[in-house]
Amino acid sequence: MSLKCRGIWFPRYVDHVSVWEIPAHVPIMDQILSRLDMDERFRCMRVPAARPVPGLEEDVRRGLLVRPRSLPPKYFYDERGSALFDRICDTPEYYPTRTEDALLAACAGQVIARARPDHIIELGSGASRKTGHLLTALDRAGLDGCQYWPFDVCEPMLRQAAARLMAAHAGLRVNALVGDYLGGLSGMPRPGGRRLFVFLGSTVGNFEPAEAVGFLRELAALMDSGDSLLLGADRVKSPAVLEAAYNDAEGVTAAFNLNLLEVLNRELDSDFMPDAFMHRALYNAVDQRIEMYLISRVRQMVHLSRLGEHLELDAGESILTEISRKFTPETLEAMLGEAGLESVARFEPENGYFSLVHARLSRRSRVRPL
Ligand code: AVJ
Repeated sequence: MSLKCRGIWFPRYVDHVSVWEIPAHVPIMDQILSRLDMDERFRCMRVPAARPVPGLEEDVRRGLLVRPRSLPPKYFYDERGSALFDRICDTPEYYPTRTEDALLAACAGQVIARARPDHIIELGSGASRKTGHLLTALDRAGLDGCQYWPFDVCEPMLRQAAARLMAAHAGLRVNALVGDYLGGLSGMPRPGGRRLFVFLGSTVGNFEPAEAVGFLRELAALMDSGDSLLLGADRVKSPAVLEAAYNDAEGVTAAFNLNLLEVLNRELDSDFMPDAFMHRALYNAVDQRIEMYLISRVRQMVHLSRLGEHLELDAGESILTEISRKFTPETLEAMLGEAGLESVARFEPENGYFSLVHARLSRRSRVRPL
């Protein structure tokens, strides 16, 4: 049995296969993965959704078949979309990923010293690429009993990340959590001890303001007074820099946006012609957000066979496919405040392009010990 996720096949081994029986020609990552379930340092568990998460069909009915048209950004990330997102992060224009990574490398020691976590719980951990900085800081601080809880929808990705991190950090215990955080956080295990929650990548910017506050409130509800949150958020800056980041010269972001139509075609048996659309990303200075659109180049009709619906698009009509909010120190603090949180430290590069905020329950909302 194998699992496929984000374009990579991951072998899943039956438990009677011992590590000694794995033939030498099996690639090294497969060997490491196959030992994972036999390693006492690893556990994998499913987090049940606390509330139903709408599926593609419902999102299409509610967003795409009505005007103004929109779709949630989570459908970008099929196999090709995930690969394109990785390539976006390598374009010279898309600064957020490398800026956040450098920032985390620089401040991980301070975050760990303040948080002194027994558990690091990361929401939307993906390949856990940036988390290594925190684990290295833990090793350096001698806090080697800390456990890592990556939470992601993609189980193969979680397993691969766990295998890699456990190989790099001797003694690290990884508890992989498989689930969709959009379905709520109340189904998460609550290990005892001090917890550091981590939510990176400025993913919080993909939520509408009320959704973001709702999500942070759910997080705050999991926190005790000794716990903290490390939040990554992109910052307001010159529109030229922002718009370039979402309109890279090589056209990778355009391909990423247009790939959404391929996802729809595959999942809904629809007949979108990507060539009949163009990518557009604009900075909306009033709402302080990048808005990414697919624009219909012509007047056209699209059939959504699986739904028994069709879509009439005018020439120039747009579909909003993603918002990516940008923050100031003030709007960040206000958002945290509405969720019952307050920052204790903010880390940013000299150019102020990105912020990592270390936050805790605000004094008012902190639970008093009995
Ligand atoms: C990392 C998911 C927050 O909004 O900047 C990158 C996604 N979209 N280029 C962002 C994205 C277009 C990205 N997130």
